Order: sequence, then C-alpha cells, then structure tokens
Amino acid sequence: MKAKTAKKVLVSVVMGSDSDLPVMSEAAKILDEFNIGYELVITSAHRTPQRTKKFSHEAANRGVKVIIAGAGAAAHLAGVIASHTKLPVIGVPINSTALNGLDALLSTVQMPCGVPVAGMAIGTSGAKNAALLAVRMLALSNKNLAIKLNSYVVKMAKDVHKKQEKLSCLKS
Ligand code: RP5
Repeated sequence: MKAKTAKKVLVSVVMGSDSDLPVMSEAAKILDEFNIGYELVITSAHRTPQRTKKFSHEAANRGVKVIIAGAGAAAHLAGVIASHTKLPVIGVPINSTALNGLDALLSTVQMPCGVPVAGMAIGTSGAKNAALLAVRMLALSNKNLAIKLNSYVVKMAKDVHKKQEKLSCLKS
C-alpha cells in the first residue's frame, strides 16, 4: 500500500488486481482534478483475504473517509470490505471476463440487507462516478470542495451547450 501524494489520504482506491488499474486510474484522475489525497491499493477478496480484512479494519483509523473498490469476475471485494468497516464503500464492477462485467455488476450490487455498497456502472464510467460520489460525500463537510464540485457541474452543463451550438453551426 502506497500513498499517492504527501496529501492526507481521504480516499482509498482499491482494486483486486493490477489488471484493474486502467479502469481504476480513471477514478484517480478525478480525485487529482479535485486535489483530493488518495492511495492506490491492490488487494483481493479471494486471493488475499487476510490482507483485505486487515486493510478494511485499519482504513478508518488511518483517516480514510471513503473507499472505492473495483473488481472483476466474481467481484466480492467491495462487499467484503464493507463487511469489515463502517466507512462508505463504493463498488466499481470491472469487465475482465467473458461475461463482460455482468458477473462483477451482480456480485457488486446484490448485497444482503445490512451491508451497503454503492454500486456504480461497469467500467470507466463507473470508476469516474465512484470518484465523483466520493467527492460529493467529502463536500458535505468541506466548503471549498463543495464550491469546486459546483464549478465542475456548471462546466459540464456549459460543455453540453457548446456541443449543441457546434451541432447547430454544422446544420446551418
Ligand atoms: C478479479 O479478477 C480482479 O479484480 C480482476 O478484475 C480479475 C482478474 O484478475 P487477474 O487474473 O488479471 O489478476 O479478482
């Protein structure tokens, strides 16, 4: 486990394997954009169950506020982490098998009552939204972050308007 920056780590971006990194790095890019301290952690619910348990038990005490967990196949990582911590856990299903991520999606979202995981979409959209959801959670108690989040949403809407204008120019 390695801190990405000297900033205080508020978000753990966890993944089951390094093969998940191309997708999960999309979450990291969003966190960078918001200047949020995060760490990248590889641990597997199935291959390293003890490491996953230890990570989950220690995360809150280390100051982590939100955990984003991405995994493919029979993706139990987010659910197992959520069973060992009371921190909010956001699950990202990854398309890494012949089932194109449907296996991971169902494994991530179909949690039994009592152990919540916020399930995202499969793949990069899910990873990006996981980071944005973490930003929304952190923004509840961080005014500067709330302002940045507002600007992000305003820019997103402006970009849609620009696309419309571009389209209208092409048509006329
Ligand atoms: C899952 O199995 C990982 O999250 C990954 O998506 C998938 C395949 O892992 P590798 O065989 O590429 O290490 O546990």
